[in-house]
Amino acid sequence: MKLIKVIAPLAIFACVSTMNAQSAEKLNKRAEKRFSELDLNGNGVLTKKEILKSDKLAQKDKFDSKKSKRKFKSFDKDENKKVSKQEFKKVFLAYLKKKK
Ligand SMILES: [Ca+2]
Ligand SMILES: [Ca+2]
Repeated sequence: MKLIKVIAPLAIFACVSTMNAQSAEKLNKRAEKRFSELDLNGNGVLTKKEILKSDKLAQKDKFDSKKSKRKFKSFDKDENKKVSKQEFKKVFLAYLKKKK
């Protein structure tokens, strides 16, 4: 009987951790996809220009360049004027998690 007591929580834990791994993988894929959409010239980094351009396309007359510039700044954690995939993912995934 002792064995069951040990196994049951382990089984639950295993189940929960696979679920987390799956959704983390999904979120990661979403972030990757979004990044490649934003990376217009496909060089692996996002510039302010690229963010502004895609916002302009997506938001049309609601486009606010100040907002987009602020967005760019929030992505560019090390302030080198480029957003790497890692920087983008960090902010994007945090945003998705907050939304849930
Ligand atoms: Ca680029
Ligand atoms: Ca950067």
